[in-house]
Amino acid sequence: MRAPRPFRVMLDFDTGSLTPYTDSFERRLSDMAVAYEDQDAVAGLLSAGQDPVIYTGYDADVPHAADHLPFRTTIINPGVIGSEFFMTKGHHHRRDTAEIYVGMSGSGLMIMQTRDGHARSAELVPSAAVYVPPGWAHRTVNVADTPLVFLAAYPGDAGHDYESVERLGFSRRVHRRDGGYELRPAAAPDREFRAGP
Ligand code: S6P
Ligand code: ZN
Repeated sequence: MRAPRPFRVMLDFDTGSLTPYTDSFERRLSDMAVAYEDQDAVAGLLSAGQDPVIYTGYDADVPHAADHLPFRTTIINPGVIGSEFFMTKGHHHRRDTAEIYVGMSGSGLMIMQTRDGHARSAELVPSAAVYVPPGWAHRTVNVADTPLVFLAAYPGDAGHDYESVERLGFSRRVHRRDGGYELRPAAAPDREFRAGP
């Protein structure tokens, strides 16, 4: 591996672009269909050939290795599936490591929970910094009708565990309600909505 040198990137707080970036990512509804509560709405959209981009992001050129601090922007588009707002898949870090989020534009909500059932939420707005302690799974939800843009930085050896979140779900869901949002207890773990036995 080349010896890392100090560098800087430029952030566009409105669009979330990070220049220069090394990798980018895109998640469509079909990449995370099981995450949404209203599986009839998911099936209706996908069978009609609609597969909206839920979120995108850009990675700075930082090694995913111990002692480093990778950082990336995420842009969650506005929208709902049924009445549930567009959101990230969410994950645990494989190694229980902390993370810091900084709101850049738009308005969102972070849903966080531990493996033993504690849950918290925090509003993510421009200039807010949200600390995710070790051991807390985290999902970010766009609760406005404009893109939600934020920066996140995490230890390079954190690793990402999406499977346990996909299997067990989050205990809180965020739905559109009266021009705002409502935080509801999840009806059942996401796995109940999977097709098949
Ligand atoms: C990484 C950090 C974020 C998310 C990004 C997309 O540890 O939590 O940068 O990767 O917001 O969410 P997800 O759940 O698809 O990784
Ligand atoms: Zn994370």
